[in-house]
Amino acid sequence: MNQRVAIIGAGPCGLAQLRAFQSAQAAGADIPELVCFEKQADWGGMWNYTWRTGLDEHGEPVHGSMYRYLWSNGPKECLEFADYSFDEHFGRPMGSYPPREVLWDYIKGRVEKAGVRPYIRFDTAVRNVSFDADSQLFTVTAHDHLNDRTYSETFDFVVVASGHFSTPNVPSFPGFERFAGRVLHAHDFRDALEFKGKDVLIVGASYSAEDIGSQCYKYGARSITSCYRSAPMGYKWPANWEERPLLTHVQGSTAFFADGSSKHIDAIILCTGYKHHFPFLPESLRLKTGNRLWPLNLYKGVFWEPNPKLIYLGMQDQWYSFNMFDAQAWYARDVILGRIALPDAEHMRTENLAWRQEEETLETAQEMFEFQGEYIRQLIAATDYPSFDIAEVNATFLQWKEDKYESIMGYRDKCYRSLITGTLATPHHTPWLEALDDSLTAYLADAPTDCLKSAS
Ligand code: FAD
Ligand code: NA7
Repeated sequence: MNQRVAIIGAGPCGLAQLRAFQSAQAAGADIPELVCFEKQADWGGMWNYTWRTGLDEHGEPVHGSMYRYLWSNGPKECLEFADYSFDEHFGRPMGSYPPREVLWDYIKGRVEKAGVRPYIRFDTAVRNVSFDADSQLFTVTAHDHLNDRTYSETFDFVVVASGHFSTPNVPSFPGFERFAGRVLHAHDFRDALEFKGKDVLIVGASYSAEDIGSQCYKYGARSITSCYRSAPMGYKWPANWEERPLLTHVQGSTAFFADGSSKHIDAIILCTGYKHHFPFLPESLRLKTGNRLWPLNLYKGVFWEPNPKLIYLGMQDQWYSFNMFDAQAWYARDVILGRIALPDAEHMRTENLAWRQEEETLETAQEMFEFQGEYIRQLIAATDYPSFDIAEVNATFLQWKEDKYESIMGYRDKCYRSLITGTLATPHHTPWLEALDDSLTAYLADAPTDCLKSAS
C-alpha cells in the first residue's frame, strides 16, 4: 500500500491509531506509511506530565494541563484497553483509581509492546495543513525543533489527535486587575501545596473544579469556596468547603457572589474548561465545537463530513476515554484500509444529525454515558477490536456516580471488577485522602513508603 497517513499528536488518541494499524499489520495486512508528529519530547499526551506552564522549551504553548497529584477521576475499569489489560501490564490487581504516573505507565506499556515508537517524530510541531482538491492530497507543514527545520510533506489522510483540553477558556471578572493574590486557570495549576493554608476560590462546577478543589483540600488549603454559573456540584463537601453562586467581582482580597454574599480569598483558580483549538488547520478543515457528546460535522464522530479524509479522534466530551479512542481509531483504520466503505454525503449528514438530535434530549448523567456507550458499541461491532460488555461498563459508571455522592473524598477507595479480565481491584494500601506520595513507586509498593522507610 503506497498511501501515507499523518497523525497529529502522540497522546492516547494518536497512539490508539498507531496501535490499530500495527495490529492489522501483525495479522498480515498491508498498511500505509504512518508519520506521527508530536510536539513534545515524549509520548502519552496529557499523561506525559510537565512542570512547565506558559511556553515550553521550544517556545510552543505548553500542552499539559495535568497537575502533580492527579489520580484517575473515574474507575480504571471504565477505560481499560480491551487488547491490553491492567493485569497484563502490572501482573497483579491494584486499586481502581490509579495516579497519573501509573496510568501513563499503562498507556506506554501497550505501545512499547506494539513497537510503534519509530513512527513518531518527536519535538515536531505541526504548523499547517492544507488540502489540494486536484491531487486529493494534504500537505502537512511541520517544525522539527531539534534541527530547527520547517518542512512539508504530502499525505492521503490526516488524523487530528491533538486533544482538546489544552487551550484554556479564560473568562475575566471585574476587579481581577487589582486582585492582591494569584489568578490562574486550571491549565496552569500544578502543585496543590502552593495553596496550603490559603483561602482558595474555584470558579466552575465540573471535573476540574471538583478535583482541583479536592486537591487543595487534601494538601491543606485553609478553605475552599467553589462557585457555579449553572448549577452547584452538590456533593457532601468537607466543613471548610462551601459552594456559592457565581462570582460577580473582586475588590482587594474580597470576592463577591451573585447572592450578594462576600468572602476573603487569597487565590482564584478558574476551572472554566477548554477550547477546541486547531491553529494549524484552515477554515475549511477546522472543527468548531464546544465540549459536548456529539460535535456536528463528524460522521461516526470522527470523519470530517466536508472531506472525510480528514479524521478527528477524541473530540467528544468524555465519559468513556481510552476505549472510545480505540473504537474510533480501529474504525478509522478500517476505512483507510478500504475494509469499510463510507456512505454518500447525504447519508453521513442524516446519520450525524440523528445522533445530535438524540444528544440534545439527554438530561441525566446515566443517559449521557449510555449514549456514549452505545456509540462505542456500534463502532466496535464493525471492526476486529476485541468486544467487551458496554452495559457492564455503564453499570460501573453508575456505581461510580453513586459512590461520589456518598463520599466525594472517599470514592477513590472503592474497588471495581475488570470488564476485560474479571479481576476485582484491590484497595490501595493507603486511603486516597492520606496518600500524599502518589509516585509510581509509592503506589506500587505493598505498604506505605513511609512505613517502608522506617522499616529499613
Ligand atoms: P492529549 O492527551 O491531549 O494528546 C494530544 C497530543 O497532541 C499531545 O501529546 C500534544 O503535545 C500533541 N499536539 C498538540 N498539538 C500538536 C501539534 N500542533 N503538533 C504536534 N503535536 C501536537 N481522562 C481519563 O480517562 N481519566 C482521567 O482521570 C482524566 N483526567 C484528566 C485530567 C485533566 C486535568 C485533563 C486536562 C484531562 C483528563 N482526562 C482524563 C482526559 C484526557 O484528555 C484523555 O484521557 C486523553 O489524554 C486524551 O487523549 P488525546 O490523545 O485526545 O489528547
Ligand atoms: P468542563 O467539563 O468543560 O466544564 C467547564 C466548567 O466551567 C463548567 O462548570 C462551566 O459552567 C464553567 N464555565 C465555563 N465558562 C464559564 C464562565 N464564563 N463563568 C463561569 N463558569 C464557567 O471542563 P473541565 O475543565 O471541568 O473538565 C475538562 C476535562 O478535564 C474533563 O474531561 C476531565 O477529565 C478533566 P456551565 O456548567 O457551562 O455553566
